[in-house]
Amino acid sequence: MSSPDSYFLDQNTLFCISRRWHLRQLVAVSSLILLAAWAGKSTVAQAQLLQTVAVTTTPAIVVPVVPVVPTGDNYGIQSTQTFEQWRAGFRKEALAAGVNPSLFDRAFADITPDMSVIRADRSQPEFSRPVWEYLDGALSAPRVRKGQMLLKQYANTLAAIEQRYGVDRRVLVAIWGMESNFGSFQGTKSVIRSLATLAYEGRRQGFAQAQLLAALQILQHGDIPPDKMLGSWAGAMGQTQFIPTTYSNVAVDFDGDGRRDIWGSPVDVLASIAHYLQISGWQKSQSWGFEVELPNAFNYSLADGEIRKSVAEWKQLGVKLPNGVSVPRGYEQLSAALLLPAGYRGPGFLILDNFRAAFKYNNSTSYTLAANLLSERFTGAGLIASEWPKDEQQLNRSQRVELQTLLSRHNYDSGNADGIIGTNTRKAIRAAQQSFGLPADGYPTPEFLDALRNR
Ligand SMILES: [Ca+2]
Repeated sequence: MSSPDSYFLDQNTLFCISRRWHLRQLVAVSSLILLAAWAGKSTVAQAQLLQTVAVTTTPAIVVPVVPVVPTGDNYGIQSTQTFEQWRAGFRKEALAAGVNPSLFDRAFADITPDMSVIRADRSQPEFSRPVWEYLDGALSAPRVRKGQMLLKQYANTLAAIEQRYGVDRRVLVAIWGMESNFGSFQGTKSVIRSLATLAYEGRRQGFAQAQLLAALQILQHGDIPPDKMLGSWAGAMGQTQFIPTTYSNVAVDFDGDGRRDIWGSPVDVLASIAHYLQISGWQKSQSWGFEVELPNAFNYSLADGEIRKSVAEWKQLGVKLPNGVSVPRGYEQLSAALLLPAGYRGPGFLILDNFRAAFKYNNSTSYTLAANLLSERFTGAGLIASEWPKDEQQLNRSQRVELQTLLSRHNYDSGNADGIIGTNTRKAIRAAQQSFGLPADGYPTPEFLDALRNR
């Protein structure tokens, strides 16, 4: 398995733990897989979720980890208990943790396992969408227009939130758009039922029970009635798509009605997103980064999204902005990493601390790039000068597994051959590219797979 989190975890997205697990997000995630990004597998993220996570490191969204092929017709449910037996045991734990018995019984009334949750948990996309297609969807003209309209509609609220949390209003609206299309896609599943299903069926029990307990505590606090607590199959809730523990730590009642309403109050939604980003290290009045161009014969192994140098140092290496664009004043000494979301043939970006902060919202490089570009599109900026390598074929799942298998066979350790291009796989690709005399961008292409096959 690949190691966690880095800016290249898109694949993580697949699994990962960030706030979203709906299909919509899985689809988006799949696009990232190849990006080195939405996050290599999320061991870390997962581990974080399994503990009670510090908000600063817990992605708001969670995507499942390591799908397993279902066996038999029970979808591979691992539990040796009936659902009722599991519920009785969990009820004791919940009551011991302070959950009111009648609240528990009300929340669990008529709750049965939801097989569609298990199916979703096990699904693994065959194809991954290239990043440019993902961006086309994420930055659609209707979404940009809607965001512009909402920026006007909530101008006063956004000014107050900006003042309180120091996060750019356009970024807040962009994340709102990315997470739930400004509230129109929040997920329609009962959060209690989805999490109870995941907790019962066993593979993700520790995580799901912790989330379920947090969900019950939210209900007990009176923030939302049980029948209105809706979200994705993985328990990502409301317009922010927070998992329950993230909600508990981060959600804000900014409209002052006494309830932290991420389902129905755009004011609470925007402030909660701002709070999340603030906690994640958002730097006031700084951008997320900018597009750059690289010189010929650049050492692409520096572009792993993790190696950090000052903007001035990158400039000394020949990294420059597109024609007519200059680095904002005061940025020369900021720490930046270089990102090539589609490999050396595609656009490059220098990413700053705010990219890192936004990345924590959803461990996906593609997602984070899209959210940041969307925030700029609202003002007519955020266009990319360089061309994407749209002629490049994306590897399908069996090709990705073959690539990993061949890498290992040639002693480039990429972890388990799971079809997920995570951080370790990218490192292995880079090492092999270097020894083959190819541009070491860590990006899996059919040409590279052929080169491996012919060794
Ligand atoms: Ca409220």
